[in-house]
Amino acid sequence: MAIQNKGIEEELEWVEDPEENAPLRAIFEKADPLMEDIAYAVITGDKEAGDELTRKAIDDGFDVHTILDDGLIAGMSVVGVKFRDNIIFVPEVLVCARAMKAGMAHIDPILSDSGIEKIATVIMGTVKGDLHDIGKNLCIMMLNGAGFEVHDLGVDTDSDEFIEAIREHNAKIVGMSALLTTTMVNIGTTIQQFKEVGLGDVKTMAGGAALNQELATEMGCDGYGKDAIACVERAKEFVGVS
Ligand code: B12
Repeated sequence: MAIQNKGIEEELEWVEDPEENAPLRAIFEKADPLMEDIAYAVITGDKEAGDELTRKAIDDGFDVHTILDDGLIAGMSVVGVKFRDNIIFVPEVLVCARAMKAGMAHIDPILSDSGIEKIATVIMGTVKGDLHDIGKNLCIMMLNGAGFEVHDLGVDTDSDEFIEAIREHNAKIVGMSALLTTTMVNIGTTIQQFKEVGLGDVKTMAGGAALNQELATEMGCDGYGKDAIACVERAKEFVGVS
């Protein structure tokens, strides 16, 4: 099916690399037009539309993962390309992030409401110097939904804050998010600190745009996750649950 939302069609013109354009186009072509509208709300930073359209999609019976993948995250992918290519700048991206969060606020209670007995406790945080939290928050929603008890340390989290939280909650799993090449190293530093204070047996996982399996392993992580689904998989592997 052709893309219905003319705005999306125009926005895709900014995504000039065919290898980036084709998968995004494919998502929109197979998705319901409502998903295009949700993505467009994120791309244009329209918080009210992000809020209302996500609520409408849920009311209309769309699966929340579909709304996330084909609507909110697809929209944010276009934002990411425009940001990287200097078509938009930090203030605009912040506005887009607000629209995305407005939509995620409706998805959170659905994903988080698993009602099952807690599997294990996970400490999650974005590392020192890094303020990106959308991906981390998504991981937290999915972890909650899968039955983990999650303590969110927010953004710009230093080693001491992680250590304090591990001890306070007697946690055996820590998840770290890092989106910048400059902050990624703080994953390694934090893991090193865990070892130095006698918390070397805590299982660590990490993710974020700048990261990959190789880098995560190099920094001493027990697991890497490319998305929120992989984040849940890693946490389950750590506790031997399938
Ligand atoms: C939104 C955004 C911002 C917003 C953040 C708002 C917020 N509240 O989060 C604002 C405007 C604040 C921002 C600021 C900056 N940003 Co920025 N930002 C982005 C953008 C466009 C989208 C990120 C996002 O939310 N993606 C959507 C989510 C769903 O995806 P995700 O974060 O990757 O998370 C998924 C996975 O990575 C994984 N995951 C994430 N965390 C974890 C943790 C674990 C444990 C696991 C297992 C998995 C996992 O699962 C998630 C869900 O699927 C990216 C572009 C991109 N391609 O990522 C740039 C990007 C990350 N930013 C970038 C830059 C350069 C900056 C700034 C330095 C810009 C500046 N000059 O000031 C500042 C830095 C501020 C700081 N100190 O942190 C660069 C980083 C380049 C690099 N390699 O270092 C990027 C890649 C853009 C680019 N191509 O240039 N940014």
